This record gives sequence, structure tokens and C-alpha cells, in this order.
Amino acid sequence: MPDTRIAELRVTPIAFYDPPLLNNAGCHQPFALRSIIEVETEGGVIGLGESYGTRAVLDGLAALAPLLPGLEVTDLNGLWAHARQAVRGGQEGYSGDERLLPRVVGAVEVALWDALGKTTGRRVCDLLGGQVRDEVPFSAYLFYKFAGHSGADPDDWGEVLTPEQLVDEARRFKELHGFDAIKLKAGILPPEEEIEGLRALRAAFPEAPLRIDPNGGWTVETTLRLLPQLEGLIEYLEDPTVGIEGNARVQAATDIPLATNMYVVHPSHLPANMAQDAFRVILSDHHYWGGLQASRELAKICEIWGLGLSMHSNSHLGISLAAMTHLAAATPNLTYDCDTHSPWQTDEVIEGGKLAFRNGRLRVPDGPGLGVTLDRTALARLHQNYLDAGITERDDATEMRKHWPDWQFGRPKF
Ligand code: GKR
Ligand code: MG
Repeated sequence: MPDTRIAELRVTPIAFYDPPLLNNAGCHQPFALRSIIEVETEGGVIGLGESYGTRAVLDGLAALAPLLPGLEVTDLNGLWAHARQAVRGGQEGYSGDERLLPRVVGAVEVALWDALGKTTGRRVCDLLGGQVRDEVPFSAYLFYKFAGHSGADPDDWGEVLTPEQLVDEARRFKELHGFDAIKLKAGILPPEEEIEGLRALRAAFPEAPLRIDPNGGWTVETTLRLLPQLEGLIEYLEDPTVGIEGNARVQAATDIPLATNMYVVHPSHLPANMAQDAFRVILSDHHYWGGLQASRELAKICEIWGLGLSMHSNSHLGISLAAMTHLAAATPNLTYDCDTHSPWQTDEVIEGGKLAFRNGRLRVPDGPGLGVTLDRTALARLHQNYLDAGITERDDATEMRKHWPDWQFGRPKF
């Protein structure tokens, strides 16, 4: 078998077009940032990964790169040790940002699985324990949005700020991709208006499982007041308010399961969550949980403790989507359809263009590893975007004030 020791880690920051989608933190900027990771082995195989494009992650990856040559692609313990060394000087106790280490590991780990798969002729879902479902179901991820970015022409989707516009957006999602479940990103308009939007969706799509995600934008009191309107309407309530304690007060008052991608995002958050019965569904994300193996371990914890499990997403391209699909295909206890921002993205970095949903589902891409290859022309173009855009962090608040100058951030806000 070809040599599977790492020869080189290459990281390319990219920026791709993102529509003016709204959330509790503001409005998406015209470009979303990402990093494309390539791990080349001594045997000449290239494994791919995709992760955040923030300064902190790029700096962490730059510090890790010189430590990796010689490491076996199967040595994930070695990867964690080197990443710990790169990010926080090897200390066990955490001095820096809790979230950085698993992000740096997660970015590279996917590329190691891909390299191993491409070397051995195995798919990543097989290496992760075996495929348990032929197709992975995804949800329609609805956003309120402006018609276009500040100073730019309206995009194809147009403005979405009313229940009628929301139903049109959902209809288009269903027609284009066939999703069953519908998620509404909330925490932007007064909650009663957002729930009116949910009711309009229910009327238009009587069978669709619905979810709403205010990203911690509602107070405990507001959420408690709204619960009677949400009961029987949604399959889960995602991060309605701030923190484990606040959400535990909400969970104690309702049978609607609470879900999170905000407050249980690290193993150290699990004991408090279990003790307080705050969230009954974990929205996992291999990008911040430490990669695919760590996400499989999280799935096992969810199974043991009787928690529901699904998948969170940020604006992303096809390498991430392929990795999410392999992971979900190899996770027996995936209890809800996964989130993805993919339908909002018009750029792509994999050869052959975007992976296509059929009936709201994705099949695991054919071929060894992740089953995707890098479109180098697209990579060069998106890297040039990154250099030209001149942004290194996401800043939804500043973008929002270009549209609504008096807008103020609040979490909770309503
Ligand atoms: O893309 O605006 C967005 C979302 O709000 C994203 O930032 C969240 O991380 O999708 C995510 C969520 O479910 O909270
Ligand atoms: Mg969320």
C-alpha cells in the first residue's frame, strides 16, 4: 500500500457569494469565508477538508502545519496532541478559546479520512463504521432575507419578510430540492410575526415537520408565553433562549423537545445539560466538535442518554456537504433531518458542481474517500475573492445596519 504518512498540509482561505440572509446577529455579508484543507501523503494522495475561514482557525492551522509531516493519517490521537501543541502550547488546562482546538482538529481530521479512503479504495462512511442508510435526509432551511445586498440588485429569491413571502420561499425549496422538514431561522422579527410565518407554512404544507430557531433571541418569559402557540406546531424548538439554565426552565414547561447548536458545543457542556434536562436534541457539527470520529462518539453519547440527534450547518460548500453526508450515513441514531445551507450557495469548489438533492435527500457520493475532488480553477477564483474581499471575520451586525441603520443586537432581544 502507498505510504500514508503526511507529507504536507495546505490551507487555502476562500470567500464565496452569500445572499443577504437574516438572523439574530444581523445579516449575512456578500461573502462567506471558508478554508479548504489539503493533506498530501508521502504516497502522493490528497485528502480534502473544508472548515471555517476565520483568522483564529487559519492561524491555528498555520501553527499545526509544520508539526504534521510524518504523522500517519490514521493517528487521530497524534493529530489531537499536535493540535493541542499548536493551539495552546500543549497545556491540558485551557488558557485560550475552548472552541478553537476542536475546530482545528476537525478541519484536518476530515482530510485524513479522505486520504485514507482514497489510498485504500474505501468510502469514508465505510471507514466510520459502515453505511446504515442509503440516503441522508436534509431540511429546507428558510431565512428571512432582504431582496439584495446593500447597493446591489435584487437576487433571484427576492425579499422575504412576510408570511406569504416565506411560503413562496418554502415552495421554491420544495420544488427545487424536495425537502420534507422545514426550519425557520428566527429571532429577527417580533416573535408573534415569526410564529404567524410558521402557521402560514403549516397551512401550505400540512405534512411538513416544522422547526424554529431564534438563536437565543427570546427571553425565558417570552418563550414560556409563546409555548401554547408552538405546541402541536413544531417538531422541535431550537435554542429559543440563552444558556443551559434558561433553556432548562423552558424545557421543564413543555413536551416540545428543545434542540441546540449553541449551548452544547463541547464535551464539557454535556454534564450540565443532562443534569438540568435543558436540551433533548443535540445538533452536532463535525466542524466544531473535533471531526468525524468525535461526532460518532457524540452520537453514541446521545444514544446512551436518550437524546435526539441531528446536524447543524453554516454557509458551506461541497466538501463539507460530502463529509456531513458520509457522517450521517454512518450514524445509526440520526433522529431528525439534517440542516444545510447548501441551497443558498451559488459557488462551488468541487468538480462537477454542487451535489444534487433528490426528494430532499443526498446519496453518499460515489468513489473512495469523500467521493469528491477539488475544482482547482474554482479554488483559485474563490481564493482571489478572499484576497479582494478584504474581510477576515464574519460581521453580520455591521451588514445589518446598512439596511436597518437603527438595528441593535440583542440576545435575548424579544
Ligand atoms: O447562517 O445565519 C446563519 C445561521 O444563523 C448560522 O449562523 C447558525 O450557526 O445555522 C446556524 C444555526 O442553526 O444556529
Ligand atoms: Mg441553530
